[in-house]
This record gives sequence, structure tokens and C-alpha cells, in this order.
Amino acid sequence: MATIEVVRGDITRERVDAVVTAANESLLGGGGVDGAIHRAAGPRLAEAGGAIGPCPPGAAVVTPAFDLDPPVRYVIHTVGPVWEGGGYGEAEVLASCYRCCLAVADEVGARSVAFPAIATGVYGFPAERAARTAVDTLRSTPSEVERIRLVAFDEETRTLLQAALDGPAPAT
Ligand code: AR6
Repeated sequence: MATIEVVRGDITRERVDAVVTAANESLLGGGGVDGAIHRAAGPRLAEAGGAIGPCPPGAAVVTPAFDLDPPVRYVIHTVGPVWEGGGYGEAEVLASCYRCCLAVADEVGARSVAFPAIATGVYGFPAERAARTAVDTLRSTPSEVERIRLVAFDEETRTLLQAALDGPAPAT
């Protein structure tokens, strides 16, 4: 069972084996965390992504990390759900993102993985529910990953992730 840590910061500064990017289906790069990771990894990341893509929502693929600083060796690209109100299986697609990222990490032998808050930016997934889905899914998915870092870019996301990690939400 992996240890899960919540931190606030820029995921491109993480010292882990693999960083996860919240991509779009083209895998060619975009804004938000994907833009930051593509800028740090250099143009070969989009070339590699484009050669693999398109990638459907809920799936994950892996490429080298190119110009990201060691020890980061891999970028895991996953495509979150576009939030359309919650009635279109968005939570299941988001859970699938986290499961598939762990499976891909296992395939390449990555033992430490940093995740952003997938789908909670441009794609509009409510941050609290996303935090609980992330923590619940990561906890219940067996893998060889030893250390998971949940990287929040803002304080609200950090607080929500930490709360999800610390205990179940009260019944509503
Ligand atoms: N480090 C960590 N987290 C970050 C960083 C960073 N450097 N920058 C932003 N975040 P988003 P999505 C947070 O919009 O909702 C892209 O254009 C951000 O505050 O990046 O899955 C893709 O190409 C938020 O909490 O991803 C797709 O088209 C979280 O990362 C689309 O956006 C996710 O926000 C994907 O949308």
C-alpha cells in the first residue's frame, strides 16, 4: 500500500519517478498543468504524445519525461472527464484516470508518482468530489507504487485533498 502525501506546489518541481499530466485527448499539450509540464519537458513531449494519441477520457499513457529534471523519468498522460453535471459517468471516468495511471506506473516500474487534481480546472469537475474520488480510488487500487504525492496548485485544493485523506466526508 502506497503512502499518500498532499502538498501544495508546482508539479513540475516534484522529485518523483513519474509526474501525471491532466491532458486532452490529442496529447499534444494545452493549458493549465498540461501546459506547465509541456513547457518544462520541451517540444519532444508533444511529439511523443501526438504519436500515441488520441487518448480517450479515463485512460492513461506514458512517455519519457524528456527535459524534466531527474529523477523524473516519465510523464503519464491521462484525460479527465469534462464535467457535464455529474449524470454522465464523470466520477467513474475520473476514478478510471487514477486507476490507469497506477497501472501505467507499474508497467514502467515507477515507484513514486505525483498527481495533479485531474479535471478540476478547465474541465470543471467539482473540487471536493474530485478530491474524494482521487483519494478513495488511489487507496483501493493495488499497485507497486510506494509513494503518491497529490500536488495542489492552490490552497483550497490542498485543503480539500487533505480532508479527503484525513477522513470520510460526513453523511449528507
Ligand atoms: N502544478 C500542479 N497543479 C497545477 C499546475 C501546476 N503547475 N497548474 C495548474 N494546476 P487543468 P483539467 C492545477 O485545467 O481540468 C488543459 O488545457 C489546476 O489549478 O490543468 O483536467 C489540457 O490540455 C487544477 O487544480 O486540467 C486539457 O485540455 C488542476 O491542475 C484541459 O486543460 C487541473 O486543472 C484539462 O483540464
